[in-house]
Amino acid sequence: MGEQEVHKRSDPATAWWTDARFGMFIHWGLYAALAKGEWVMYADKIPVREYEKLAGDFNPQQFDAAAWVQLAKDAGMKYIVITAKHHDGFAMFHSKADPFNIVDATPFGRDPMKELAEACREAGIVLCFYYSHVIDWHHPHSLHKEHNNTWDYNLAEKHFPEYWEGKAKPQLKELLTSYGPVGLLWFDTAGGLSEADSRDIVAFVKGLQPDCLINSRVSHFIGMGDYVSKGDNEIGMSGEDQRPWETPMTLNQSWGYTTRDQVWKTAEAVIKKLVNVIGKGGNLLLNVGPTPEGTIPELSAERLREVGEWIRRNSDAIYGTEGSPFPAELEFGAVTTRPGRVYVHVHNDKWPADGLVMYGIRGEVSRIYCLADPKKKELAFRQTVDEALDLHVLKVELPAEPADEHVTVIALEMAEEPDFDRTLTQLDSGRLQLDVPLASVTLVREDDEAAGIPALRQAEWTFKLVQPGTYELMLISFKRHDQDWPGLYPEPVVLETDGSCLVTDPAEDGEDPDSPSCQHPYIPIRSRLGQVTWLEPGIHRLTLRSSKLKDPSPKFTEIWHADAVKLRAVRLVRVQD
Ligand code: H79
Repeated sequence: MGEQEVHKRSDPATAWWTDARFGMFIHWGLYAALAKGEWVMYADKIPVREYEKLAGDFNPQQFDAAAWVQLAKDAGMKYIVITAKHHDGFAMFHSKADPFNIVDATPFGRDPMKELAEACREAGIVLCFYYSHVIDWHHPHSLHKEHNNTWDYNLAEKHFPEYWEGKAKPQLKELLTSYGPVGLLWFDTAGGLSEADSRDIVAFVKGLQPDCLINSRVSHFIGMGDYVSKGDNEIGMSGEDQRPWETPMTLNQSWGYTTRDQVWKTAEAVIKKLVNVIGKGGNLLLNVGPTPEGTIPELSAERLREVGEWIRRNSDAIYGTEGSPFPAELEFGAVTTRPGRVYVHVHNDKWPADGLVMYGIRGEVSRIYCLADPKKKELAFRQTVDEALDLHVLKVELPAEPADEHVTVIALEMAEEPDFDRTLTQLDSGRLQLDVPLASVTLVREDDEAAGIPALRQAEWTFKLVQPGTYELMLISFKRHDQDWPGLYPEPVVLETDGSCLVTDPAEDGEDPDSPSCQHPYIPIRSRLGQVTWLEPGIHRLTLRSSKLKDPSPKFTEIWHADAVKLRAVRLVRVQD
């Protein structure tokens, strides 16, 4: 009862990528010269003839492919995705299809993609290309739903096939035929691309390199490509994606090189996000924005090296692992598994010095130790079963101080393959959060566009309560940082459980400090819904009705129209026995 669907990563086509878990994203192009990010041409409406002049001075003499690849290796990354062409239309490789490229249009005259392909091959890193297939502000006939170069070109005069057949496909062919095997093609911003053209580009790529993976942003039609790219900086919640997925993430708040943005994540923050992502079965694609001189900024490089040192001590718990078998997000860290092993990644600032308690591991554990401990000193533990609750309890005695920096991995060696209890279960800490992707969502009222009435849906969770008592119920929403709260919930939410019914207009009652999935540009907000008392432990049900519950199987992705507010969870906080 209440067991969540299990998704095994068994597809051999994506196996190298899902095993890799961690990759380097590189945003490098002509825009680096202006040091205002990769959207500068669009934001400043720079005419094509002006923008082209940047190429005349672009001479990244310090570019050293081997050094970049070495940095990726040092960071523990297994693949590189580099912008072969971004929205500005400038090819960072030698293209015969368009002279607006780094070899023909700059004094530099070298092909960095060739040099990277060589360096990657030597180092055993998989090379992959980002290619902006729809947005191209340089080409007169590219056509995107929203973000076109309207200062040089007239939309009415566009003839899309001239771009599609004359630049996009020929350049993709160059990338897939001149640089050896390409691990994956990373497409972006497919707004306006028809379903037929989406299928055309997928077939075109697979026809040239059948093993080259394609990310879901190749099309806004759901289900295309081999795996899901979440929104920029969006971390998936467990249960959200049935296919393999990744989070593309910035180290600061920008992709292309900029001198303006100095909001950097620390190495510790990156490690916590990495374990959060891989604990849910995802990949992390972490970005750097090299300078016009061809170097990776030291502020980025030093963080990556520190992350890499941590990964080297904990590689068994990362590469080739599966995400957590437990649906609940752990506030203290994450879980990964491989045959015969369970790894519990504990944030040092949440170190449970009086012992780690894990529920739901059915199967005998043989040995437990800290993965970073070179002596693998065994930690004492006890396994018990609460028969009435069908609750399997593992209690581990931890050393007083964490054994590693930032996050300490506790390795469990299993005497037998565990049969995990996948029921959504309250944690030993008392934490109990009902995430929306773990609910079964049904439609209560169709939307009526003419009348301006949105669809109404109901989410239903089944969960195992361990600690009966009175609970404060809180709605957790992610609010886009540029939004004001009033009006975001136009109608009350209705919550029902065990005979209680709470009807609430959600208020902005405070920021939630504890939402590891929440990323810029969102802020996690709590809204009090009221109190409920459960007198008995065991399996309970809770339903929530709201027009903010989204269609769980939409036909289009809407990553570029980030919702003003996302209803993410109901949190239950115990206030009284
Ligand atoms: O390559 C990186 C971004 O350039 C690209 N995706 C990542 C991986 C991206 N393309 N489109 N978008 C992101 C979303 C567009 C956001 C916009 Fe804006 C809001 C465009 C105009 C307003 C961001 C903010 C860019 C200019 C201002």
